[in-house]
Amino acid sequence: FRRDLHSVGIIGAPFCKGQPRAGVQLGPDVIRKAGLVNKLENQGCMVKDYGNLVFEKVSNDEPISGTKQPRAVGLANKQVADAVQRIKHDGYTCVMLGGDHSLAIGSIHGHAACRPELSVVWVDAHADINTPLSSPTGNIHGQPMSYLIPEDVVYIGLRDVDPGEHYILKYLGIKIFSMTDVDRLGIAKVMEQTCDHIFSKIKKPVHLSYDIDALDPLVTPATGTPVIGGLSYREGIYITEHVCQTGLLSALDVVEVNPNLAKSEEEVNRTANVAVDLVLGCFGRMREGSHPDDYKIPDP
Ligand code: 6HN
Ligand code: MN
Ligand code: MN
Ligand code: MN
Repeated sequence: FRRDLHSVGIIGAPFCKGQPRAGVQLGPDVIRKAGLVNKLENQGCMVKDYGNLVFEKVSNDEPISGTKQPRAVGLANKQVADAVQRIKHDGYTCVMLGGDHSLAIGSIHGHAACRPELSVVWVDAHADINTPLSSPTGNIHGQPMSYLIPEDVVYIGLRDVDPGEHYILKYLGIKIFSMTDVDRLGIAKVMEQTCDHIFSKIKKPVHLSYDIDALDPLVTPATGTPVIGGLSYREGIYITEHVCQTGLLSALDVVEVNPNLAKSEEEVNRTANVAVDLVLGCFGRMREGSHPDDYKIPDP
C-alpha cells in the first residue's frame, strides 16, 4: 500500500467504576460491533484483537476521603497497564477501548513503561486533572491526569473545566486548546501548534487519549458527561488524520462510549460509528480516498 502499513493491537477494557453511570463497560463491544476490526483490515491494517480484560469484583471498596471505588480503579488500571505493555512489546500501536476515562491511568502508565519519552494529546470536553482534594465529585474518571506526570501534554476541546483544574492547568503551564481556541484558530492551526508543542525538541511517540465527549453531543450522544458546544465530526476526524500523518502515533484510547445513555438504538449506532471512524482516521483512512501502490484499473 502507498499508505504506511499499520499494525494495530486492540484491548477492550469493560470498566465503569471511575464514574457512577452503568453502561460504559459495554463500550468495547459496542465499538467492535460497529465493525472496527473489519474496517481496519479493509484499509490495509494488520490487526490483532487481544479481546477484553476481565476485572474481578472488589469487595469493601469504601471511598477514601471522597474518592470513589479507589481499589477497583487501581486494580483495573494495573491490568490495563500490563496489557498495554504487552501489546507494545509485541510491536503494535495499542488501541485501548474503554470503559471510562480513569483507564487512561493504566494505559498511559503501561505505554510509558515501554516509551518513557512519550507525549500525550488529550482530546476531551474535560481536563480530567482533578486531584482527590480538588474533585467536586470523587469520580476518578475526572482525575486520571493528576496521577500522571508526562512532560509534554496538549489538551484539545476543553469546555467544562472545574476551578481546581483550571488552577492546576495554569499553575503547571499546560498547553490547552479550549473550544474557544478551536473557534479562533480553526482545527488545522490547532493541530499544527499541537505538533509544534509536543515535537519542539525531538520526535516523540504520541499517546492520543480520545474521550468521545470531546465531540458535540449531537455527534456522539451516547456518553456519560455530555457538554454542549463540542467538536464537529469533521474537526474530530481532522485531529485523527493529522496525528496519523505524524507517523508517531504509538497508543490510542477511545473512552466513555455508554450505550445505556442513548435515547434510541440510532443514537447508539451513531456514537459507535463515529468512534470507529476516529480509530480509522488514526490508521490511515483519508477522506480524499486512497489506493494501493500496485492498483490497476480493471481490464474491460
Ligand atoms: N470524563 N470534572 C468532572 C469531575 O467529576 O471531575 C467531570 C469529569 C468527566 C470525566 O468525562 O472523562
Ligand atoms: Mn475524559
Ligand atoms: Mn517495557
Ligand atoms: Mn470528558
